Amino acid sequence: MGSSRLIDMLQEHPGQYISGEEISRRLAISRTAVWKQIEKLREEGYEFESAPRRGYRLIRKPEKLQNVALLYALQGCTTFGQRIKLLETTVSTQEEARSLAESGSPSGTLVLAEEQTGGRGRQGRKWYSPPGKGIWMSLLLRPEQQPLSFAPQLTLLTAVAVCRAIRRVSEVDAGIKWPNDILVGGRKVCGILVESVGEDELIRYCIVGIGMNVNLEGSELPTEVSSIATSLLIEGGQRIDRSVLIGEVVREMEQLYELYRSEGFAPIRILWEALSVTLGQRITVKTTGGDLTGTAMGLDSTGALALLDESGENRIIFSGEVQLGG
Ligand code: BTX
Repeated sequence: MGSSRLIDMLQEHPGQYISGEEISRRLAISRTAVWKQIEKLREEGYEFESAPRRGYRLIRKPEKLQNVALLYALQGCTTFGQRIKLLETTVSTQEEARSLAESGSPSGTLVLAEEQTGGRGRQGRKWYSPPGKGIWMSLLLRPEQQPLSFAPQLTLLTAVAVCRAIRRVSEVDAGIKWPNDILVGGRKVCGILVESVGEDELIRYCIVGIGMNVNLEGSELPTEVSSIATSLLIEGGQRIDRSVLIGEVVREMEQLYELYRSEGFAPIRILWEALSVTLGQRITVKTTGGDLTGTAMGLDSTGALALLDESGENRIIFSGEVQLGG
């Protein structure tokens, strides 16, 4: 509350310094309180220049996601992203989407957060989701009459959508590692987590979670993942308007989903294979039944990975962790 008045005051004089004394007088707070507010705003992503005697100057505001910009970016979508829940911070957008699903929200509902405190990947792994610079979102889908086997195909469809969207808004050459990673130069820029809830062998709803490192600098990637992760800013050298990218991802998903509904998985498979960085490579797959090494040949008609193993036998892999090389 107090800090928003401070921001208003600094914005009244773009590019100019305002002394700490003047701020303290106009807001009727102590100089220490002014300093504390500046520090708090810095944590939120505001950048200030401060100089002795001259005071403070606003250099950059954090780029916040805003409903209006999102609605604009989602123009052309007819069902996906037609309801949006935008949160400042949450444990996980997957959880938010799940409770919206249970309380009857329609297919296409989109949940977004600036920050997740308990973002998760597959098998309970952690997904780092620092504030303001990534896309952390979950899309609720209620597919009609789809068997539970639809969920892995939806993961592959989402990977195609994300990859195409990244290529459209940036110069970055993104590729897909089976089944759910988007890589740039061998490092992970995006992860996808599809969770589904079923009944009598049919899907009641799916929640498609997408986590993308967009405007994070190298120093902002957590050390635990800095050797395997990257961001679009690091790779492309440009800040990207997150709303525009969100719009592209969601629009691609809606279009690919329509294609899937009318023609099945076959065209998605072709698009996936064209964007894959796994195919033709020697890989090792960690599965629950042990490690398998061989050459990744393609997807089968269901979306499983076809591998030619070292003894020349064809193996079909439904789930596992892929390591390139082997
Ligand atoms: P995954 O299990 O394939 O990948 C998780 C692994 O990725 C972690 O163990 C870690 O090594 C690495 N990792 C963690 N955070 C990052 C990051 N920010 N960038 C790159 N690598 C990272 C992938 O699972 C699926 C992730 C889905 C995340 C979305 S965000 C919106 C939604 N909400 C939520 O809680 N999860 C999804």
